[in-house]
Amino acid sequence: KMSRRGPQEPPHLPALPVIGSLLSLRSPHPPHVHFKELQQKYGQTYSLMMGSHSVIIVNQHTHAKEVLLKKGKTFAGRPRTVTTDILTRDGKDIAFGDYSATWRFHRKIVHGALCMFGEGSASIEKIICAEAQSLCAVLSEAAAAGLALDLSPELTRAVTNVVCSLCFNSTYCRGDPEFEGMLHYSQGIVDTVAKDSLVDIFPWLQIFPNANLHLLKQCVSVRDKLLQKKYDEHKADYSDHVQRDLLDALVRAKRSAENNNTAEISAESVGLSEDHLLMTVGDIFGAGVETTTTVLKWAITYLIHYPQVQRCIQEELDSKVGGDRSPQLSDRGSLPYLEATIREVLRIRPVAPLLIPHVALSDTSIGDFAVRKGTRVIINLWSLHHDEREWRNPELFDPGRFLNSEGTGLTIPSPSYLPFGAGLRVCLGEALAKMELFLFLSWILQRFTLSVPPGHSLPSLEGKFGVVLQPVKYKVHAMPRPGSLGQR
Ligand code: HEM
Ligand code: PLO
Repeated sequence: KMSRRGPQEPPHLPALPVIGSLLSLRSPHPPHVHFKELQQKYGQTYSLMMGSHSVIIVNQHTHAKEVLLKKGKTFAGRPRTVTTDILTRDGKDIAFGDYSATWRFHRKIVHGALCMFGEGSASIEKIICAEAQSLCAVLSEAAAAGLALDLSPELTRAVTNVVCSLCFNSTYCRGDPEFEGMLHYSQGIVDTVAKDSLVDIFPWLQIFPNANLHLLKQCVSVRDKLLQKKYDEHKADYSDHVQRDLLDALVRAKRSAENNNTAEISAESVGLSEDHLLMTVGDIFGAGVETTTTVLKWAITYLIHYPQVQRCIQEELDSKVGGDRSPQLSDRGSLPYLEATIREVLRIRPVAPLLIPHVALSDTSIGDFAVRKGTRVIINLWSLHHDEREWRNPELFDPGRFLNSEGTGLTIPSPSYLPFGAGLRVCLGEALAKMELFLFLSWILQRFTLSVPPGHSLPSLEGKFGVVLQPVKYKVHAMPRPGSLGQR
């Protein structure tokens, strides 16, 4: 279908109106919703200018898969932005770092370290279940005292302790000041990093006093002190014979590169500098905490809005697991309705509705459109997950759409579904996140029924857009289920 003049550029938006609607506080919609609406006027794939950068917005699954899978390597670049450079010491991490040998190497180390936790006495399953146990104990205590609880800090601590075990072989108790500090700095980073802020579009704005940038720098410096402390502790009692966690794996790789220090391959040149190590572990720690916690909060928000879904999961749990033992990973296959609910939560409220921007590493194309080297590509997962041609009634929360017609097995009813991305840049934590979501939700729902406290209104389903899409804060009443483990 290509014209004789060769591939054409995608439809282009006039620059000023978009900048205006994207950035003005008067805009009623967050960017992913706005980008979805712009399809009406410009088609499913269109381009616009953000400051001096050309950006293509992709709103359909065929083009999204071309970018992520078919031409994955061509589109594996990441843009540098003012805020992510502050967070990652100029892209020395995995998520915001550009495509390079260093990036590949770090992904491999992390992947290996995460796999190592599959087996053994410190298996991921045992770590998660220990945290689920302590989370349920807090809920029981609150229930016994007749208190409604903001679940957010409790869920965050449970999830943090899982990644903390994986990264640093340590955990936090309730009220630990280091944990409270982490909660605070991490929210500050989520609120300020990589959200189409003015400075990322007009970098010269950095020269003016800027409240967001100031907050970001402050939060990053608190985070860096925490990471440095963990790193120093690990260096002090490192041993070649035991690998306790991800940080040990990184220190080992660094040491072995230093020992083989031939003329060409030094630890610096393969990207094993102290900065790189800290930024990689900072990514996994940050991603590990904020993503999974956010999904758990969305799941609970929807379960409160749809008590019939909650009841359905509980009936499934009662009949397949019963009340005498706790759920375990091997129950996953026999709890399809719970799995379907998790899939539906990830569809209707994707954690990263615009993924992380990709960059074309050479001149290429998307469909029939020409794409120049250096062009930024934003995959609008929100459009894919709310596409009316692919999903019946996309705004409706309906776990049943992920079940076969008998309701006994799982399906994915549309190819327009990519909650973890795909291809070279696919999420590194997908398997871990799915284990956590399954275990935390099954443990909670086996023991409690969740609702808003009497007299409170239902929490908003709108969410707050940032580098992750977070639900608003609200209080939950956890009612112990009769005869369940929660009573003991
Ligand atoms: C990247 C989703 C949990 C680590 C991503 C991306 C998405 C995503 C959409 C971007 C893909 C792209 O830009 O094309 C999710 C969801 C999660 C989750 C929905 C929870 C349900 C986690 C966890 C970890 C993690 C628990 C850590 C163990 C990462 C990393 C990247 C990433 C390191 C960057 C990969 C790269 O750029 O090469 N994730 N994630 N994620 N995720 Fe996750
Ligand atoms: C979350 C706040 C932390 O303090 C720092 C951090 C590191 C990695 C980021 C994460 C934040 C947000 C979610 C991100 C993750 C890397 C991959 C993940 C962007 C900013 C997703 C969903 O793409």
